[in-house]
Amino acid sequence: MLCYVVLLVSFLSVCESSEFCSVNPGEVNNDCLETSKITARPRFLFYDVNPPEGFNLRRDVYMRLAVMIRKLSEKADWHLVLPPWPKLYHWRSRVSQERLPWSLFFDLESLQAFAPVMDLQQYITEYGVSSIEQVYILQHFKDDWAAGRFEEKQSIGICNETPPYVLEEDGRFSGYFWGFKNLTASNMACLSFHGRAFQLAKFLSESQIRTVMVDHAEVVLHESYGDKEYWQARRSMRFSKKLVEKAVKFRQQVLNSSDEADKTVRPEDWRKEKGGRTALGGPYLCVHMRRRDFLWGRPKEVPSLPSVAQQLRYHLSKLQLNVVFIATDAPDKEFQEIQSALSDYTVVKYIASEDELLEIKDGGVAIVEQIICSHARFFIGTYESTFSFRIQEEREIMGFKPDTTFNSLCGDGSNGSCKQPSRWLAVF
Ligand SMILES: Nc1nc2c(ncn2[C@@H]2O[C@H](COP(=O)(O)OP(=O)(O)OP(=O)(O)O)[C@@H](O)[C@H]2O)c(=O)[nH]1
Ligand SMILES: *[C@@H]1O[C@H](CO)[C@@H](O)[C@H](O)[C@H]1NC(C)=O
Ligand SMILES: *[C@@H]1O[C@H](CO)[C@@H](O)[C@H](O)[C@H]1NC(C)=O
Ligand SMILES: *[C@@H]1O[C@H](CO)[C@@H](O)[C@H](O)[C@H]1NC(C)=O
Repeated sequence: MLCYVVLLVSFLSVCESSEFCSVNPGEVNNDCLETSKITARPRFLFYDVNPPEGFNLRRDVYMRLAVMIRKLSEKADWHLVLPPWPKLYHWRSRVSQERLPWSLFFDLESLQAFAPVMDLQQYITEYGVSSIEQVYILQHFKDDWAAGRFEEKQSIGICNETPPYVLEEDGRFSGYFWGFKNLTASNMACLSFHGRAFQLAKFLSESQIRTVMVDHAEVVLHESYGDKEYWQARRSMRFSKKLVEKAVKFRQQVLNSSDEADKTVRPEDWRKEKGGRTALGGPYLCVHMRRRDFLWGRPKEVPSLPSVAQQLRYHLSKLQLNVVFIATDAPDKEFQEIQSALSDYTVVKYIASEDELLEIKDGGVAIVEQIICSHARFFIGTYESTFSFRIQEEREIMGFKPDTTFNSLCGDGSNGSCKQPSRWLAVF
């Protein structure tokens, strides 16, 4: 941007070429560095995810792109623009929740300590609303695994489905664009893609496009799942201070839980975390009891309420705990049913006041519950729920013993023993 304005046309060629100063690893090209310092133009990657996807899968897609933009930003001034949160399917309350910024849920400074990212609103404040130069709708190849093995490939071609972007009379494409009616795109293409994040990085850095949007970003695979960099990206996803404070207050007032006593004191800066297995957790058990669509989606794995109560009773007695915190999307009467089946224990959940709900929305309430669960002495999740997975990761980062973390409820037919979650241990 600056480059265009200040140096104008005569220097344009320099500007354009700066990003193509290719430097071999371990070799420093000073000319290149000088040029790019003067002329580097910021470049922006926007993205969106398949609309029905839930909050916690979207977090996973973010990580794939954060690792990628971090890589791209080593060579050029790339930024990832975070897609405002639309009203998700699971956000059922009536509060208005459209175009929510990431800063409501996450600590942007922590994210930025891993990779150059910004909220869309910040982008608009700094650069105005304009046309995004190119939209790529990612799509799967019809025969992704045709040869029976993984092969990275990509090609621009025919769209598998009718694109949700429409060519208007002014020659621009209109579309959803996170609910920003004033955003458009100049070009659109479907990109069949089968590969990991750095394959997309290479594709993007080889083009000269300055503002590009990748739709259906979930098609991109993790560059590397579960390695050190993956966990750095994951650790950088600290929740916003506001949400953490709400959880701190609830733990203190209702659960007699505090970081000192629970041995979960963490450095302010995630980069200073060292790993280890010394966390104890507060004197309560947490269960994430995923209901609603999981009841009919996974009938074999999701237990009936009497069975949940029975399983909790078993663990409480074994752990010698008297308090259960329940994180759940269940209607209140299902919570009460558990409460009365366990009337000899203290069974609690987090209830946001009207004002709090207006402030932090359904997404914030869900996160406060996740934080509370991640601090429990013992955690039991729901089979294959990404909501539960994110709690498990948080506990791994805080240094709980895996036995206290990788547990899930068992379906009714299983007589209390069933397949337990894979142990994805944190790497520091
Ligand atoms: N407050 C609260 N909300 C929950 C809870 N469990 C699920 N939800 C809501 O339902 C959504 C579930 O979607 P995901 O986060 O993607 O997790 P998932 O359990 O794998 O669900 P699917 O995406 O539908 O497979 C969450 O993001 C929440 O909005 C819970 O324990 N408490
Ligand atoms: C663009 O649209 C969004 C929502 O549709 C609105 O909040 C914003 O103020 C608009 N910006 C400009 C500069 O018109
Ligand atoms: C709260 O926890 C502390 C130990 O961390 C304990 O000494 C105290 O008795 C507990 N208070 C209640 C009310 O359970
Ligand atoms: C269920 O488990 C209990 C204890 O683990 C065992 O005694 C009982 O036989 C099991 N029942 C069935 C039907 O497998």
